[in-house]
Amino acid sequence: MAIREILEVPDPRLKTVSSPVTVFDAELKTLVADMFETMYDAPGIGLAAIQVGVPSRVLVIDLQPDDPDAEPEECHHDGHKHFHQPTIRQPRVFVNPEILDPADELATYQEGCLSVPEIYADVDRPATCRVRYQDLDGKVHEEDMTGLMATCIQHEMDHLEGVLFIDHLSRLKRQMALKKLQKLRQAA
Ligand code: GNR
Ligand code: NI
Repeated sequence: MAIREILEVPDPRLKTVSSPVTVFDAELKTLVADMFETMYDAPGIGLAAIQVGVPSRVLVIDLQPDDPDAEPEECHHDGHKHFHQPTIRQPRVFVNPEILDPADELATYQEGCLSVPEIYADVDRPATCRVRYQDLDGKVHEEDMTGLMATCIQHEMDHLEGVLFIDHLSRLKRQMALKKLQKLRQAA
């Protein structure tokens, strides 16, 4: 397993339309394992393969990486002692996902994106949807999504079409967000 580099705007690869997965092999399983490691390290609640430079229709999501009530656990690395919250992981993998019957009703969440770091903005999306997807063995599933899961999977599916959450903002708000990111980078 390995942490992979996350592409950031304005990397043109983020605009790629990703291709369907046709082979469910060990390489796909390695990609997914690396995507989880990269997402948990970031940390984020979702990641699309294109964000690590792989133009395949693969998403990982875990809405619950941390249990805030759990006792901290001691661990050692880099020659130092660290305390970490134990994690209750709910890793989900979606291969070749499709959105079915999105609700007319919209929900607004303040979204962020690992490819647009430190920028947050409200985005309206269908409040619920059904998703058809394949698992790592190619088996087809369907599932109804609500709440943050519905929002997150639509955010991730946008990445498969080369779309970022800032593309849902007005041109003025998008330009303000990108300027703010430039400024943050200059300060760093
Ligand atoms: O970590 C993330 N948080 C988030 C918050 C609200 C709506 C969507 C997301 S996804 C994001 C990680 C990411 O960039 N996935 O593509
Ligand atoms: Ni994102």
